[in-house]
This record gives sequence, structure tokens and C-alpha cells, in this order.
Amino acid sequence: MSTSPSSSSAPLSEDSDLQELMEQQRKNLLSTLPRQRWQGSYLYKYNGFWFSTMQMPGLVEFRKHFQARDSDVLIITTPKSGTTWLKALAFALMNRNIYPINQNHPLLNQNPHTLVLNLEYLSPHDKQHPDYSFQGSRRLLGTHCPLALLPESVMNSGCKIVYLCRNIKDIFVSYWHFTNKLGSTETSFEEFFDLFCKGVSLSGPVWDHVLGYWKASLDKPQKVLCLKYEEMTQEPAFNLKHLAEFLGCPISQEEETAGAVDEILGLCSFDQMRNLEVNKSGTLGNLRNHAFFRNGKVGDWKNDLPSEMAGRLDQITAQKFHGSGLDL
Ligand code: PAP
Repeated sequence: MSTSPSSSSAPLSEDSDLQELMEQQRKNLLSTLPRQRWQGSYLYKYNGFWFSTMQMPGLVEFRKHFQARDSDVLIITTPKSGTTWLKALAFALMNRNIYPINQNHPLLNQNPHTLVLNLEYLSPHDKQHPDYSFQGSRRLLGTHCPLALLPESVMNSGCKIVYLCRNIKDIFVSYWHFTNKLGSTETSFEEFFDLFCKGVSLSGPVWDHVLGYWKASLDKPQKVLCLKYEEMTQEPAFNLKHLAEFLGCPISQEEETAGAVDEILGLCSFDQMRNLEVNKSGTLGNLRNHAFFRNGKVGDWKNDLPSEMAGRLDQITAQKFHGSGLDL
């Protein structure tokens, strides 16, 4: 399956007029939203959630124009929950008949974010709207969009959602390191933490993001699958097979005996992916692919988070998740 957008054929002058109009509309919208300084730019509060300047145009277009298909699969996360890993696993699983796990596998020379595009980062650029007409019979796409902001067609169609949760303290620490790699570091660790606790983070509040999908997975288990990073690390084979079943492409006993599960897990493992040339020196926009592979550990927050900060996050998490049955 190819996930590359196809090109537009609209005349140039018409394109530039539309582009100007859309740019104006975007500026008008942004000027009405509450905003917070964030790493040399801003996060905007849009319908209760915070998004970066880079996310906003694509997010608005996604909400307006994306039409889900019954066969679509959406990988959804709050940033730094293990998106890159889940995208790689889902891509390898769903395409295993087209791309057997061998030396020519696309994941060996492309970053998972290039193979599974994030919908809100598809920007209109030189087109009237982003082109969602990816080729292939089954689209595999990603987004950090909260449930409440999804286009209606996503919940109303047979499209499947795979959501990945992670311990909030590990998300925070991963997010801090990642943000620093984005460039400007104008916010101190303490300020950054304070904002995170107040819900001001990329696609945050993180708790509301997670809870939305967690509840949907309880209501509609055939439609939304919630996986946990920690459980995937502990029992990768079990979770991979569970994912395959949920996506309607179960791994047969024959495939398993032939080593399919181990092959996919090996291909997508942290060490394997981190050491690929594309992930050591490749880039995604102005970001080095390397930034998506830090250490991939469970409980690494202990190395960065003083106990009082850890306690504060635990307290907020306990309050927010109280009665939901969710434990992260
Ligand atoms: P994104 O939401 O911005 O795409 P995401 O992939 O969710 O980022 O976050 C990266 C985290 O996943 C990193 O965690 P860390 O900072 O605690 O180390 C990264 O190391 C981890 N990660 C990336 N690839 C893998 C993988 N193949 N297996 C396990 N963890 C991974």
C-alpha cells in the first residue's frame, strides 16, 4: 500500500488566490484563539485543546474535509506515547503480504512518520485543501487529534482507531526532551512542567486526550482499541497478535510458526529502528528523525523528575482518571 498523497492539477493563478484567501482565514482564526508562548512560537487553544502553529492549519482542514472510509485505520496518540513504534508495527502488519520482512522493507529506509502520515501535518500549501486521496485500498493514517475534535465521518464510519496510552510521567519527560530538540529553549523545565500540569502541551490536556479514547474503547471495543506502551514493552508478541486481530488481519498459526511475529517485532524494535541510517541522519521537515528515538524505556521519568513533581503529576492523574478504570 502506498500512502503518498497524489499531486494537484489546479491552475497556478487560481491556486495562489485560494492560498491567499485561506492564509487570511487562518490568520483570522488564530487571532481569536487564546495562545501561549511555546518554543519560539505559540500553542493555540482550539476547542479546549492546545495545538502548535504547525498543527493548526492542517487540523482545521482535516476537521472540515477529511472523509473517513470504512477500511481506514487511524493511529492516534497524544505526542510521545510511542506513536513512531505503533505506526511501524501497524504498517509492517497491514502490509506484510505486499512487503515481506526482508532487506527491501520500506521501514528499513523510511521513517514510520513518512510511511504513515499525520493528518494534521498535511498542510494545504499550494492546494485548495490537503489531498487525502492516498492510493491503496486500505489507508493507514495518523493523528494527534483528540476524540472530541475528530471529523464526524471517523466515528460514523467503519474506520478503525488504534490508540496508544503511556504513563503520564514518561510522556512528560519524553516531551520535554523532544521539545528541546525542536530548537529554541526559552522555557525552563519548571515553567514547562507547570504548563503541562495546566493542560498546556501539544494536543493537551494530555489527560482529556487519553480519557476520550479510553472511554470510546470501552463503549465501542470493535472500533477503538486502546493499547498501553508499558504492556506492549512487556508482552510485545501478545499485543501484536491482538492488534492484528483487531485490524482484521490476524496472524495465522502457520505464519507464527514461520516466525512472522518475531520478524515484525524485530523490524520495529527500538534498537533496530534507532540504528538505521534513515533514522540516524534523515530529517522530517526541519526535525531530525533521530529525535523520535531517545531511549524507549519504561519508567525513565525517574532520571529527570524530582519526587515532588512526580507526586504532583500522579495526583492530577489520579484525580482525572478517577472512576474511569484507567490506570497508567
Ligand atoms: P511523536 O508522538 O512525536 O511521534 P512518539 O513516537 O510518540 O513521538 O514518542 C517517541 C517516544 O517513543 C520516545 O520515548 P522516550 O523519549 O521515552 O525515549 C522514543 O524513544 C519511543 N520510541 C520510538 N521508537 C520506539 C520503538 N521502536 N520502540 C519503543 N519505543 C520507541
